[in-house]
Amino acid sequence: MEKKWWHGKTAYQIYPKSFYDSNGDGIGDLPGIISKLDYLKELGADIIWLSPIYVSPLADEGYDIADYYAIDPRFGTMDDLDRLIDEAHKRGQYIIMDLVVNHCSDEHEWFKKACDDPEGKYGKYFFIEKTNDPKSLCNWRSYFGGSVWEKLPGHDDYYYLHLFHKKQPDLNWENPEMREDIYRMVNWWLDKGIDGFRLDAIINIKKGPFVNYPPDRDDGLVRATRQLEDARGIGEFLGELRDRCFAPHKAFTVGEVFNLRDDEIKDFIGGNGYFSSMFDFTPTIFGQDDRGWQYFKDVTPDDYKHCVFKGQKEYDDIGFVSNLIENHDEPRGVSRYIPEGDQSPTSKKMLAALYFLTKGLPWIYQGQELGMENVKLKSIDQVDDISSIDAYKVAIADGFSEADALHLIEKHGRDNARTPFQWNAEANAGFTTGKPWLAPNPNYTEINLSAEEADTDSVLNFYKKLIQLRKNPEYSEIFVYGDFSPYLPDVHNCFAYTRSNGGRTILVIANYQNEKKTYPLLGTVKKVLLTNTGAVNSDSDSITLDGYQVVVAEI
Ligand code: TEU
Ligand code: CA
Repeated sequence: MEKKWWHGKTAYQIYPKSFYDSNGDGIGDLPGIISKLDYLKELGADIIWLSPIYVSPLADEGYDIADYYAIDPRFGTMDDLDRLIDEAHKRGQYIIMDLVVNHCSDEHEWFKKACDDPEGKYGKYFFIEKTNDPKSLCNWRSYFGGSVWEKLPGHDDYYYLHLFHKKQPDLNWENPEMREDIYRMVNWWLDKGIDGFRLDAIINIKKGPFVNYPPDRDDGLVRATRQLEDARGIGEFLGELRDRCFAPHKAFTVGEVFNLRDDEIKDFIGGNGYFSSMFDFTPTIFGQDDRGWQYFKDVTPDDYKHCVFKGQKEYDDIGFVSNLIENHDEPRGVSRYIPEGDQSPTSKKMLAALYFLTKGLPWIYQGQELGMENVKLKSIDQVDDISSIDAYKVAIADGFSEADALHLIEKHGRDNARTPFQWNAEANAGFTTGKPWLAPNPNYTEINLSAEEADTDSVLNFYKKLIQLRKNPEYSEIFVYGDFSPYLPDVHNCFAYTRSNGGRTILVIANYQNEKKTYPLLGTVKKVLLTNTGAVNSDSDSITLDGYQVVVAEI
């Protein structure tokens, strides 16, 4: 694999609305991020992805863009962004923006013009169908519930397509004029000095044929992903995007890619792939069910391990994947991948080491480095996320009680990741001096940055050690480029693998449960590089681990 500047880096996702509020309006902002760059630098975060900060009605928290060329005043100004780019670059950091181009906002001027004249130029920027009978259009269900077809505002006989919320009309990538406008915008940002993009929901830009499929719920509709199975030819668009925008700027890009066919991975992230990298969502999608959150399965430690092994195998040798345990769409990793009740600094550190040292680019989502957890809810009224609100309704319609439906939101809801970053034990977790747009997790009195900075054994300090270890020139070739192989894959609740390069091998081994266990070893431990608890007990052919202990050792 050709070496790239970003392979050895650590990436960090910021959800600006919830990171740090500099002016007391309860909403995190760009000056807030600038004021925390030193913290991120000290942590070891090099590549920083900002979730959307463009002008938006925030129906889907910024993933509904009304102006691609302007910063939403709630997040700051273009000057603030310029300053952020500058300050980050001064510190040797990189800024990447969220590129949301499957859809825009229904408040974007293109859509307003399309409403004024559906048969005109901008009507062709969207998927607009003339009919009096929306049922005659295809029966796809949007990701956030209900039909993908919505009546075009101001008309009785036109409908437009939205795979996501109705305030997110899909852009028509089949239209070369529309694509030109997108490329112009992407190049404008890259010329401005940002270092790249994360590509939102990108697989959706190529639609399958507008046909009916057998319904998968009583609503007569079928999941939006069904048509993706029949969509062909996305490469034409993505290759163009790469050649016209990313390649000439040498931009770093990471795709949010779901529903990819295995034989397409190389087109996406192989040599001259469309993107630099893409997220491995194998563990993320495990246990999901098209019928709704009420059918989702919990992820056991063995499930999690097999997902990670599967992802590593699939992407190995093809390209450099991006690894994560959470993002702004997911519950907190420690709440999801550690069995309920077992969340502790020790188990959180174990999970951190396990995913962080696999092959690929490690991503940290804001607050993950503190071990932030899911939130308990008293009522659905506390929930902001549109996807959770829909899932709640679907569960209730399926016969679930309000309490049980709420419990599903606690487990799977996107707000879990969106509560304010926990800076300290003061009011509102030190996130704002005003009223936060979303209440902080009450556990901020214990889990917060200033407490963890003061504690050498904190989850935060363990993350710092992991980041330093992966960057340590003595081991970085092994961690960044070394082969990955599962170790003892069939041993229940043992999660272990080796990384090896140039005749050297590092073993990462964890006891993913409470009880102490002894596991066989491949060779003698030459040097322990890191552990999360107590001492390391090993002899020439075995190692004994405490509950949730992880050991990283050269053998
Ligand atoms: O997510 C795309 C996506 O397909 C999902 O993550 C998933 O369907 C959704 O979160 C329901 O749980 C991206 C963004 O990450 C997400 O925040 C946006 O809401 C979505 O695109 C639309 O832009
Ligand atoms: Ca603010």
